[in-house]
Amino acid sequence: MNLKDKLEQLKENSLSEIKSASDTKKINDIRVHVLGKKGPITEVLRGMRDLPADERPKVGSFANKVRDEISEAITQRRDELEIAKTADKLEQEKIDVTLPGVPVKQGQPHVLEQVIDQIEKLFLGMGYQVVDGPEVEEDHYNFEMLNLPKDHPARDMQDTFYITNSILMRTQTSPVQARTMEKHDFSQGPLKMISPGKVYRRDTDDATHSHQFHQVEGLVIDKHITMADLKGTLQQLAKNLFGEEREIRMRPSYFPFTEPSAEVDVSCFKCGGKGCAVCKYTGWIETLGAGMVHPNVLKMAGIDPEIYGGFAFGLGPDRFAMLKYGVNDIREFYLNDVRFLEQFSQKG
Ligand code: 2U9
Repeated sequence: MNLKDKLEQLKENSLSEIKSASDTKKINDIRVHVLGKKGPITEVLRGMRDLPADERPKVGSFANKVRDEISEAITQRRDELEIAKTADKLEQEKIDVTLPGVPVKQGQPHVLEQVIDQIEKLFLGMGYQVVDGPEVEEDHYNFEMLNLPKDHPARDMQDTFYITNSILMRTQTSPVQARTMEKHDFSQGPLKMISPGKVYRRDTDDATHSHQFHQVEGLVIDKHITMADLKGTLQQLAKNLFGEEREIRMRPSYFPFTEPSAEVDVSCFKCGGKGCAVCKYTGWIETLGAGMVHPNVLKMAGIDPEIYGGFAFGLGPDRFAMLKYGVNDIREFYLNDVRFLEQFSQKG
C-alpha cells in the first residue's frame, strides 16, 4: 500500500474511532495514539525520506491535511462530549424552585417567660423598673440585709445551696431589691421595682417542688406609703393575670422582711368564688405573699424608717402558670419537652 492510501485508511479509521468515542479520556487516548510522536502520522512523515524528491511535497501536504482533519475531529468530538457532560450534570442537579419549601418550626417564649413578660408589662406600665441581679449571691444580700441574721430561725425555713460559707445560690430574688435599695438616690424620686428571676432551694424535686424555680418580687419605697397602696397594686396584678372580675383578700402572716405581713388570696378564676376543685371548694386561691417593709430592712440599706416606708410582695410564676393552665407537675416546665411547651402557643 502506498503512503497516500495508508494515510487515507488511517484517516477513515481514526475519524470513525473519534466519532464513536464516548468520553473525553478515550478521545485523549486517540489523540496521543494517532498524532503522537510514535504515532502512524509521524511514521508516514518519517517514511517520506525514501520517496522520490518530487513526490515528497504532495505526500507531505496530504499528510498534514490528514493530521489537521483528525486533530479538528478530535477537538470537535471533545467539545461535544464536554457539552453533553455539562448538560447531564445540570439535568441531575436541577432544582424545582416551584416546589413548596420545608416548613420552619417557629418557636415562642417558654410559658414561664410568657407569665413573667405579662407581669413585667403591667409593672412597667405603672412606672416600675425591672431589675436583674446575680444568681450566685452573697449571704449578706440574700439573708443579712433582709433581717435574717445568722442565728435567725427563719434561715431554717429555706434550705440553701451554699458554695462557700458566705456565697450561695440565691433562695429568693430579694437580694436584688436589697442591692438596688442600698444604691437608690431618693432625691431622684421613689423606688419602684420588680425583680424577676431564677431562685434555688435544696428541695427534692417532686410534683410541687423544684430545686430551681422562679420568683417575681416587688418593692416600693417612698414617703407616705400605706397598706392601701399595697392592696390596690396587688388587686391590679390579680385582675391582670386572672381576669378583670377577680378580688383579693389578705390574711395575716409572717415574713422576717415585712411587718405586718400578709398572705394574699385571689378569688377563684375557675368558679368565680362559688367553690370548685381548683380552689379546693374555698372560693379563694393563695397566690402571693406581701407586707410593709420591716424598719430593720430599711435601716440596713441606709434608709431612715422614720421618713420612708414601703411595701413588698413576692409571687411564684411557676405556681401562677400551674394554676392558670392546670399543670399539675412543676417539673414539666423544666423538662423542655416540645410537645408540652408548644401547647402554650401565643399565636392564638
Ligand atoms: C426587700 C424587702 C422585702 C418580698 C416578699 C414575699 C412576701 C413572699 C414568696 C411568695 C411565694 C416567694 O415565690 S414565692 O416562693 N414571697 O411571700 N416576698 S414579701 O419582700 C421583700 C423583698 C425585698 C428589700
